[in-house]
Amino acid sequence: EPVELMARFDARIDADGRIEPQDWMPEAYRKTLVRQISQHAHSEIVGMLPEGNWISRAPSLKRKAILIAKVQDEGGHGLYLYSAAETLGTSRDQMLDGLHSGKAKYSSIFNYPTLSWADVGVIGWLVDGAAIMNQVPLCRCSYGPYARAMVRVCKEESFHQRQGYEALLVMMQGTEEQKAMVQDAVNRYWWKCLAMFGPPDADSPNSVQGMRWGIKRISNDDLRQKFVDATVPQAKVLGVTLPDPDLKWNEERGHYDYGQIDWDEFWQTVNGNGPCNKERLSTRVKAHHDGQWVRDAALAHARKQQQRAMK
Ligand code: FAQ
Repeated sequence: EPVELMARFDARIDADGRIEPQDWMPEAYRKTLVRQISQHAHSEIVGMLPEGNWISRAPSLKRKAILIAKVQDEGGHGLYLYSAAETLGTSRDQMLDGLHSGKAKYSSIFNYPTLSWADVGVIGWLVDGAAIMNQVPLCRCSYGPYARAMVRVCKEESFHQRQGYEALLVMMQGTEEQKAMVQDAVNRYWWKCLAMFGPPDADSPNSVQGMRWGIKRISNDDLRQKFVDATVPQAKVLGVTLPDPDLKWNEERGHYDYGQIDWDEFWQTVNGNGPCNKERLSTRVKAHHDGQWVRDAALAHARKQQQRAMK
């Protein structure tokens, strides 16, 4: 029967149908989804840290309220995604163990520091902008729970992107110092954001199978190109320069050409040696330890409720 089950699975994928938790699926499909969804969930959770760093120093009550809401949204996305991965039979504890022991990956971008208030705006504009570009196609992913989770996540990321861009527009109408602060943040984040889409297609071991299974719909390089094309006009409106002398419109291709990404630096960061990897991980591990009593209390409460209901 495995042959028959496999044929049915392939037919569903070929017809662009959805796979649901109760459906039979090849182990490799299950494994690759857990890998990608847990990596995604961890990114949302660790991604709270760089911006969280600025909550207590936001320049106004309005900016503080917006930032708290945004960071809280990211936490919500992480929990959503852990739940989606749990439908594949991997517990949240298992995934968190993977993160805390340094085995599981999360997006490289969150291993860079947030040095000024402008970084918060740039993260909204460029990091959330890149995240949306990557995540909108995931709303059509073949695995139902992941695809459905992405719909809400993308709507919220869209708000995040706009709030970041708007904060930068305001700063760009401010003093020379404020404008310089925005330019400096763009200079530090631009190349790291291009690397968020993952290695070039030719060096991306998971791409072929991910595309075949309808998990990935658009390749790493194509998404990166779409991001560059969408962002250049936004940079013009904002009045900042993107730090790439090779960035120019290519009439023939109908796209912007761009320069070389530093992949050595990318892999260094992915493999644990970026500027903030150790700090990010130890902050998460400590938060998990510090929260143990909350989880214990919630479990004890649930147990009591259950006992009462059984009487
Ligand atoms: N960082 O073969 P591929 C956000 C790894 S959420 C670290 O191309 P794949 C929201 C990759 O895992 C941002 N590792 O892999 C927010 C694989 O290693 P593995 C996260 C990376 O899976 C905003 C290896 O390299 N979004 O930003 C990275 O087919 C603001 C080979 O790569 C998602 O995770 C990287 N940048 O494609 C929150 C979206 N790129 O697992 C707070 C879902 C690659 O074999 C503030 N994920 N690697 O050990 C995806 O779409 C895919 O997983 C890709 C990578 C496109 C990231």
